Amino acid sequence: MKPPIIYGLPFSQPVRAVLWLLLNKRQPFEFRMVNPGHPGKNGSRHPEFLAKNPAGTIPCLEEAESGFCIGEAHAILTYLCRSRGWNDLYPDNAQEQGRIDAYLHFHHRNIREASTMVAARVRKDLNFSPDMQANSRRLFLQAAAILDSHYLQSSEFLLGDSLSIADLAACVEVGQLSSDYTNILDLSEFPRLSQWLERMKQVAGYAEVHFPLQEIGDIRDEPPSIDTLRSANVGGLEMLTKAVAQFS
Ligand SMILES: N[C@@H](CCC(=O)N[C@@H](CS)C(=O)NCC(=O)O)C(=O)O
Repeated sequence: MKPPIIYGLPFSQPVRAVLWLLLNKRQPFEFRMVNPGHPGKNGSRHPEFLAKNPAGTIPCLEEAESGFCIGEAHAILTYLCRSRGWNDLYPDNAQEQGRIDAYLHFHHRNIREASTMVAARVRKDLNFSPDMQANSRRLFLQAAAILDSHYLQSSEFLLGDSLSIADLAACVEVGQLSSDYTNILDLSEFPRLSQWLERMKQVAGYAEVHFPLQEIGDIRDEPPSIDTLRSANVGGLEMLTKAVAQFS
């Protein structure tokens, strides 16, 4: 079976969740850079890309052999696990899958709001209103409290004592806010969530998918320059290329 093609940008959170799964499984893949929101060639709103993912968003997966394409990070995560038999991260059991799926659906408009807080600093051109930013912060904090007090109440990972794709999806969003990276939010009021973030650092593939954030650094008070963003994505691509070369 030929390696799948992943379209995206290394800095994008949902792209990083998909890349993390592939890296974790040491699955070779081809990565093609796509500029999110752009209508030009290599943009996610170009007709060629829209034919693969009508939503016009990254990530998108294409099976090199059959040409089968899907968008939506969480659909890609579950598809990869089902099609490759990665039952450790997405068990082959209706109830366990149901619990993971429930988190993955909950994630949108909740934990995913972390990215609105980041985008408001990175994409000043998009003019996120103060109301919108305050609403994202409120939704994120509410969801973080749910992870801290329910999901992680008595287990090491979100859905029990073993890692699942829900942890990968959540960590790429929550982790970016911490003082290790953008430093946008103090997460110390969530002790279990903070311990879980530390635990996630041990998961294979963590370093590679967090490289762009490391490059961008603290943006709490100052947005990153265009050059910093570019080098974060270019460096991220180099890191992925090196990692995949070791798998083949
Ligand atoms: N629900 C989608 C969201 C993906 C998404 O928002 N991707 C952003 C980049 S992080 C994007 O492609 N934005 C471009 C646009 O909306 O035009 C998923 O989880 O895959």
